[in-house]
Amino acid sequence: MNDRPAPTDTTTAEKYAFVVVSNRLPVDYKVGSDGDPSWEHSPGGLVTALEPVMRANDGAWVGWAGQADLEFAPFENDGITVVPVPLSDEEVERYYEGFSNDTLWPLYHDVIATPSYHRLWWEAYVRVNQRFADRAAEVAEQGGVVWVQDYQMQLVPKMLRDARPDLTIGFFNHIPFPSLNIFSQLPWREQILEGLLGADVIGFQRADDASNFSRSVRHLLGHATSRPYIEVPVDDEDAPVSRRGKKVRRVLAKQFPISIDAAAYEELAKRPDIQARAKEIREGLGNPKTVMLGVDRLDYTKGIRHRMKAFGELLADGRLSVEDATLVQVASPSRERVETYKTLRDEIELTVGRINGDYATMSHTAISYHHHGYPREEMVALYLAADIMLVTALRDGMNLVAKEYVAVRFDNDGILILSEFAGAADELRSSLLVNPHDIGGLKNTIMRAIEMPRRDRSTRMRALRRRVLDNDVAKWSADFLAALENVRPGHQLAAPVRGATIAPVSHGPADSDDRSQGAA
Ligand code: GDG
Repeated sequence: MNDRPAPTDTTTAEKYAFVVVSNRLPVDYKVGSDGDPSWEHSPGGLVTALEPVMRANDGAWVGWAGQADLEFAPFENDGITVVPVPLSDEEVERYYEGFSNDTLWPLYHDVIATPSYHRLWWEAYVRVNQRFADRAAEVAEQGGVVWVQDYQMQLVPKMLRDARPDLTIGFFNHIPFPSLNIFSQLPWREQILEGLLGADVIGFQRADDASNFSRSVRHLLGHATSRPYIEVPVDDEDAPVSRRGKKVRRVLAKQFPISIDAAAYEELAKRPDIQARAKEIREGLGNPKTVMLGVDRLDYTKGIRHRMKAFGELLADGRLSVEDATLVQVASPSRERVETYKTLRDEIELTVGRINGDYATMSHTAISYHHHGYPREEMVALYLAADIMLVTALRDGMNLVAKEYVAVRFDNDGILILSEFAGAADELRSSLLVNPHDIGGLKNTIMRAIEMPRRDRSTRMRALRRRVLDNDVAKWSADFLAALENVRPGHQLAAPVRGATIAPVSHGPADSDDRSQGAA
């Protein structure tokens, strides 16, 4: 249950200078086992970053409350107006589990899994995007700023611009944007590009994502691009006939790499009870010489099987024993109604069973596997307990786990093994970068990490920490909003009070699906 004051209803007639639109709200509607309903605050990085801007600007957050077939009036929660958008059970199935998670997600992650294309899912996606856009158009004040989040909402910018040309509109894509030849598979590719181009600023995680997008726009829509700008032709009926069709609107498409509330993670890591818990975790594992850790939503993009294969082979080759090293894998439940995710879970659990069956002893396990969400304190204790953090994603927009591990290691120890296919690899150059498809290379990198002297570990960790602490999520949102304000200089937002961003400690999501940023 939530210990916050009960929400108060606000009227829909109210208007807001700053509106965020995302699939999920920063609060979830929950009904407890006693039948009592409550609103639970779910502070991910995005909520933490945007809350101060919202409070300073009288902001509203438009999104879904996480329960199908329920309608709620807007209400105020902790200084922010929450504007719930209803979804029917069928819409959750078609727009969210279907088009968002079984069409766009695999397509945008380089078709690691095969995307499904269904016209009924697309129709639901259009309908739901229109509903979110309508709601945002109703609550945004004249000349206001609207920031749309992520791949579930790609049509909202154009829908909003059509309804409210006075608004300044931003869009941020939390996941990769694929190359032209992959994106071209999508039967509705032009509509998606046009939807996004309704924004004034389109943010991506990596420079490569932004250039993939610009290339798709150039080839599929024929618009001129001059990095980082795209020239979108606009109808100009007042212009003389000779000048018609010449007017363009410039859209900025560039990278704004997202980050975490680094100070809040470091603060947790310094707590004596959390440090004691880290020690206890190592003891519970039988004090192996090296503890390796993986933390992921159970998703096929994360490369969980690849890291298990590498570790299993190191045990089989005799290069490691279970007394030397244990792998702790937290795989938080995700998208459990989507078939590919059910199959993946079975495969991973079979692998864990086999490796443990072959190599575990009575006192030492090989893989300590956990299919749960944990409270954030426990995640921080795990990061502190881990000598090596394994991030082996096959494709990942950013990967916040890599940044969280670095933020927590104020002792300047610990090694990050990081996939070059995660967005974080652009910034975290002092990690040990790997190609997770190259199992031989991954095994050698794990051994290199295990054998690395303390001085080298510390040099690397210091460089990583500078990067993460200097580029936190508050800087990310400030940079994005500054770019939006540049587009239309008249549309200034009030600056948030800095230092007011430390989030309350979250509890591990029962289903951490897309909850990282509260964005999805
Ligand atoms: C998408 C993009 C991009 C995980 N298990 C637990 C838990 N978590 C938290 C982690 C981290 C978050 O969930 C996961 O974030 P990632 O960035 O690693 O990945 P996605 O969920 O796929 O997020 C991604 C991100 O959006 C932001 O733009 O970086 O590329 O795919 O914060 O700590 N947290 C708790 N208990 C758990 O069991 N408390």
